[in-house]
Amino acid sequence: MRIVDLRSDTVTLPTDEMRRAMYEAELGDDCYGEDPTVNRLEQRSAALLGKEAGLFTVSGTMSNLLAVLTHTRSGDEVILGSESHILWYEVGGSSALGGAVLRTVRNEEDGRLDLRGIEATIRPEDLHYPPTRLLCLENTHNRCGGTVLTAEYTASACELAHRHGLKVHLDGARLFNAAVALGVSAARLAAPVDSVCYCLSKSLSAPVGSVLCGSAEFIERARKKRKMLGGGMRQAGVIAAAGLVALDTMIDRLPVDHVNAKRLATGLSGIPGVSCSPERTVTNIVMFGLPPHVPAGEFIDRLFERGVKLNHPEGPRVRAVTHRMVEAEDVDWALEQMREVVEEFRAGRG
Ligand code: TLP
Repeated sequence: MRIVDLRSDTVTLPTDEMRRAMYEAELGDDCYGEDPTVNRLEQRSAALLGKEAGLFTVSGTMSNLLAVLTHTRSGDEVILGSESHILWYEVGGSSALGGAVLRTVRNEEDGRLDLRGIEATIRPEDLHYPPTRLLCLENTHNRCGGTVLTAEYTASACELAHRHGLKVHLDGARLFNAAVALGVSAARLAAPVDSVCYCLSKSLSAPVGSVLCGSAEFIERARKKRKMLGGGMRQAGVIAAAGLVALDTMIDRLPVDHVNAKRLATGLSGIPGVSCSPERTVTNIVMFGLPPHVPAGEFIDRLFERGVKLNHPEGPRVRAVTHRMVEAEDVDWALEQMREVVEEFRAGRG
């Protein structure tokens, strides 16, 4: 049966070249700093993002948690977007394990946080207030549909945060998608932030991992916190090797995913009653709304039976993500299935 999996780019499998590199990887005990492959991945990542040092972690969730744990102390306040991944999908770890007080500013549709909104949320010194210490941004923005933050916006937000004594962490799980879409380097997008992480296991197609980057001093402290969380991984070069191949081979092909996402969005906008903005689809995430007579849960279950996989949405919009294992013909076939299922509901066969 033909399967087109649009649930996430996290479903991508490692390439043959990645598997070969994993088999042949030079290894050592990373807790002694002796895994040459991990060291190479960390140094390479830091150089790509224009930071002094990098730290290989098991996941984006762990990188973000380490950033919060390292930038703040228990009881400090963190400002972040109302739609941010850290708030929605990281099991409340920043609060549960870091004691962070999370305070949200509403995300604009394009993933930005209004600068005046941020400024109004930063607390002045007062006996009653927790100190505001950290601002978190997200680029590309997952729940806002893969939207991008420009280098100029990021610089303005950082200037504001730094003026008030806050640090800035950038959740750049898909930062290379943003860089490719904007035609600027990832280093430029990350230049003004104090820490940034990107993921190897999403659009870059590696099986596992994320890298947190920042100053050498910050990374040294984060390394200790990683150990505390049980994230000291020993011969982690086995997975870092795939990450190095991902950096070599996967960044240049990201525009293909963006073109396919635009193709999907354009097709969806042509299905009667479906709402989708191709012009807002700038990376590999497509958000769309269904006609009122089509219940999302049933729509997704029916597509699943036909071989098109989508996640059940939490809100009114459904998400579809393109990636290395989805070709243009797969997009066209998935669109055909979606058109037919919508038509089934319209014809009362729902
Ligand atoms: N996002 C996943 C799910 O958790 C929703 C997905 O399928 O998109 N930051 C951002 C912006 C992310 O999108 C994700 C993963 C993470 C962090 C966490 O990364 P992992 O899954 O490696 O912990």
